[in-house]
Amino acid sequence: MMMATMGGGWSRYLVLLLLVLLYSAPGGVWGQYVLGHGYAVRSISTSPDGKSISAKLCLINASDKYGPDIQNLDLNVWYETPTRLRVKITDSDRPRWEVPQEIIPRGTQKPFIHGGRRLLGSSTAPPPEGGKFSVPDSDLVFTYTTNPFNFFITRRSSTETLFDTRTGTNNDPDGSVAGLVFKDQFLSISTSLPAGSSSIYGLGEHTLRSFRLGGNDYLTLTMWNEDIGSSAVGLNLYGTHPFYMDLRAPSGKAHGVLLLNSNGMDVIYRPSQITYKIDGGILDFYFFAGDTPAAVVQQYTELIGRPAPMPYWSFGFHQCRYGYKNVEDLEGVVDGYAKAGIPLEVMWTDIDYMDQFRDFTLDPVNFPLNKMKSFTDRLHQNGQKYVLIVDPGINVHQDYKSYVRGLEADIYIKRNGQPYLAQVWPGPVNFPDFMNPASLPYWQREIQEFHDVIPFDGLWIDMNEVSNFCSGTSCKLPANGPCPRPGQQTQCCLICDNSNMTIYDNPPYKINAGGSRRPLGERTLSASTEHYGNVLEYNAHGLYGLTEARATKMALANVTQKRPFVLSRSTFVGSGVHTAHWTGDNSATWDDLAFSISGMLNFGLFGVPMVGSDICGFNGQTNEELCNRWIQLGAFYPFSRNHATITSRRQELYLWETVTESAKKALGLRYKLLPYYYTLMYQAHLTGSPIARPLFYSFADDINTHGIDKQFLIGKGLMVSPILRQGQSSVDAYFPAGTWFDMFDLNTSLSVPSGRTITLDAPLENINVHVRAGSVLPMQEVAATTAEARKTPFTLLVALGNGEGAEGELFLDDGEQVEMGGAGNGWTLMQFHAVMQGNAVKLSSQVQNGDYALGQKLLIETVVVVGLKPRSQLKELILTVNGNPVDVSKVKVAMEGKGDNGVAVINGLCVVVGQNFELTMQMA
Ligand code: MIG
Repeated sequence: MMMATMGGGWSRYLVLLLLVLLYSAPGGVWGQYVLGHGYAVRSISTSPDGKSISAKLCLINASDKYGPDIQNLDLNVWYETPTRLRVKITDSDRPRWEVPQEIIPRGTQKPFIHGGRRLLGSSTAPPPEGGKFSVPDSDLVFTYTTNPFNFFITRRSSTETLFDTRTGTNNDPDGSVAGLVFKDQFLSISTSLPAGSSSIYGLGEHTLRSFRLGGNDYLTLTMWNEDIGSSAVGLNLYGTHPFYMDLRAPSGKAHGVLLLNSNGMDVIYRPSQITYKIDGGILDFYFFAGDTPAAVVQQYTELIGRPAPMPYWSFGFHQCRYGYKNVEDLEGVVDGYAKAGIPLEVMWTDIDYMDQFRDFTLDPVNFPLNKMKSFTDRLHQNGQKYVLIVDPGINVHQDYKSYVRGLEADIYIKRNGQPYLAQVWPGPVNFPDFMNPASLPYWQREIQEFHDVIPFDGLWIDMNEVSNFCSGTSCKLPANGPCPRPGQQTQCCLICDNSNMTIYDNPPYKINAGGSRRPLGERTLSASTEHYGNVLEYNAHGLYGLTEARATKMALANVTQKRPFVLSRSTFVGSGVHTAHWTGDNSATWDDLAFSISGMLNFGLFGVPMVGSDICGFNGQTNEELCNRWIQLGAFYPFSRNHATITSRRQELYLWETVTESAKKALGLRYKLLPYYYTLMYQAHLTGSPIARPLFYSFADDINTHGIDKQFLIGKGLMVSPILRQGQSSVDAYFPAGTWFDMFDLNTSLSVPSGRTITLDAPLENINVHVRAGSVLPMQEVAATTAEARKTPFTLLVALGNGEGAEGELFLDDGEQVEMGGAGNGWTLMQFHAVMQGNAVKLSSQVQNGDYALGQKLLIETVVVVGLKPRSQLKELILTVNGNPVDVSKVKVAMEGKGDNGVAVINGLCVVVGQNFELTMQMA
């Protein structure tokens, strides 16, 4: 519109704008950028196998901010797989910090030209206009320009440009710089986005008002792990995930971009551009071709590692609280759940159990050993589990054995050769350096000795950003008086000095950590502390939670010889290989209830599918209605835990009648779906696919789904549409095209020929959950514990519609062996397949590794088929097992349904799980 009316005037306007920018910038900063700040390609060569190129870049125009530019850069581009392109830019002359392969193993790609010396291939001057680089089997095409150097990535199969550093001047309020900038402590590069047709997700960890980034907003997404509650919208939170998915409209095609870097950074998002501003490390980009959202996450987790399998029990309901007073209090809660008939799988205890807040100790008064022993014994006899919190800070005190052993093993993080003194719950602490190999036997021994005392089933690792109640380059104990001061546990009592800050504590470019551009050591380690091998905290800051999770997982697996369950607050790229995650300190507000969906969906993309938020809210005072709606939603989080802080009112689900009723109903469905959730865990472990997914995961072609974050899918076709606002008793839910069945009343269905928003009733006791035609869901019965539920007979829910078939899967193992699937025969996979053929419906199974399931002697007793022609009647039922006909005279069939939906409930089948069967319903 604008272009048309302005005609030829438009370009003149642009020139004017550029001139204004040139002359208005003091110090000529803008002038330099506009005139082509950055680097030029000096030489380039292609590897003999044709899969990588290597180029030398040299500085052509310096910038005067944030220190001197690095003169010579190496560019390496690899087609690592047909769907993964890596672009790495680093200093030619000096090695720089890179995320170690040892911490995130990702194959060893070496540049084929080293240290400026040509090993293979022949290096030539680049063509002045730049060039293209591609391989025949990849959809990604890499193109570069020579002077100044830029690159862009396009799809071969479409006209889409996926990533493009040829951005113009970007005069964002934050003072973004254009072009490639590469300094010791400041790196910057931008990519332009096709505003309006690109939806960006990811770049965590943040709480934002929508799952899709921004809308028209300008966002500064800072990555610097910090103990900031997730109720804080827009701030850097506990984890770092510089990964995004870009979903395009109208094509519905997705690709992914990872910048693998563990330094502090700001990622600035605008609808037309993303700009990275990083405090160090290198530019190490990975591009994932997709082109479906599922393919992107599959390719991403292929690089960073597939999600850890979680034990079966961890899919049950968890109850936690900071502020449980004593063992009797814990017992009361366990009893409360039992009396109310709400399933409770796992009881948790926060730092309250510790003696003086020291790890691996018990408070002798409130949580004495003998009572704790009988408490955990009783839990285990009930088939329930117990999880305890552990913080990384080890209290500095000569009479504390865990401290002394750490000192002897020499595994604490240091500054100037001395363990760095910080303060957390127990008072003065040192932090184990989980990058030090010696920390692994140390940590395992502490866990072993504590486990010998209290047989806990999993560990919760908190405060691992790492959180510090003090800030300072060096802190020491006060000469007089106790530390911490009585009643002021969380106030810094150390004497901290900041006069000796280095360029790492106070780098020239200040990221927006905590929303204020300040030095880096705020309430965490000083950035000039050192890890094993003299690695600066400045560089490795993002990795603490990841390395602690890895150490804890390995220790637990060794100690218990079972599949470990670890829940970590801080995460990094690849943390899903080791741990589950909760979204940290939210608040008991309706906003936070809604934010929890985006939080969960993001971690699905990040390869951490076992995720959930504190149900009913952590900070603040919850209320009956909020808690009611929260358990209705939270019952479907992959990780479903109620948790609150010490100053909040009690919020166990049985405390209110309406909440009890809702909990029974929602968790009831969750427990029936446990085989489905667990099978999704298996798929996640195998392919990276999230358990909870955005709607666009299954319906990318329907661009209405690209902005939906008030609903989500569990697996492919189960959709949850919760109430997220106070006082509401109906929900406007978007239904992508298809036939959808109400999971609480399978006779009721709705069919939408194309996507539509439908208002659904949602009185206080109801949550809307629908399954789409096309799915076969394996289900069992509700029971008090997952162990009991696992013994109940199976129902297969077969959702048909519009002549479409249906598919589903069931994975079975004992739920606690260390591996999930893999070699060995300790598991079974059953695939289900349903088709409509004329007047017949045929449901069949295909079994892999049937022996495990056969040994369990579990039965498929019921098959429910929904989406049949209305009023259809059954003429004949034929069942074969392993090809042999089976007598079905005892089988009962009831025909039900409402409206267009014919339903058949087939009861009394006796098909042993693990067999190939075929069930044919001949309809009249
Ligand atoms: O300084 O252990 O996010 O879940 O209850 C607060 C007490 C420490 C923060 C965690 C929260 C936990 C709390 N912890």
